[in-house]
Amino acid sequence: MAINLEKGQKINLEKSNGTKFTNFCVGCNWGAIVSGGFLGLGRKVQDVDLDLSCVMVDEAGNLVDHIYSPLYRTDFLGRYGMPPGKINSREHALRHSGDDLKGDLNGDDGLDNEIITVDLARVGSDVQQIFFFLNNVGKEDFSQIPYASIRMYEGTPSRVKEVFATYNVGSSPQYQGKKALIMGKLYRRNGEWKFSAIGDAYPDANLCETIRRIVNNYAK
Ligand SMILES: [Ca+2]
Ligand SMILES: [Ca+2]
Repeated sequence: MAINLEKGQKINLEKSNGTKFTNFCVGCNWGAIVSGGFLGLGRKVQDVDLDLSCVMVDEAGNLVDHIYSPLYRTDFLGRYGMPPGKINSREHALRHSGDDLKGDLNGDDGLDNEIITVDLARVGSDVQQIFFFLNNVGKEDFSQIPYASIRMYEGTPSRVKEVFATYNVGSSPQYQGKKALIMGKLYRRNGEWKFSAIGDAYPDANLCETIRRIVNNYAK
């Protein structure tokens, strides 16, 4: 049975049979904004480009690796001192499914639009924390998006085996003016990986601002 994550909640990555989750997916499902229209006439669809990303930090809280869209312009990233985007982590422990620029155009398809696959056994030993976060590239805030949810599950990007935890983001007044969400972090404690749900939303204009925020306020 999936846990509905609450802000600040910490969970063990343990299955009901006592074994650990070491290979799983973190996925985000969201919808484009559909307005007007009657019997299919005059229906307008506005694409929504959310980006699911993650950064890895070491014991001192320094950035050591990242996964975010390679579509971000390098000159834009360079202004913030950020390296080019990529979809694989150093040891191929984490991998992104690719940048979805639109969201579901015909209602909720129940599938995640961007997915990061995680293999904890391959994460470099210097990585102590892995932060997952969401940015909206467009101008709308999360409250205007019909639905957006993040979930952790066992399976593959095309086949969901068992949902472990879910977190709902979109379409709620508390997200007015908010365009970034620091979802949560995986972290090592006594040689084991755990997950902590952060759930803090911010008005950050772009992903670089969110990464700075993570490094300055969350990683230490
Ligand atoms: Ca995207
Ligand atoms: Ca979807």
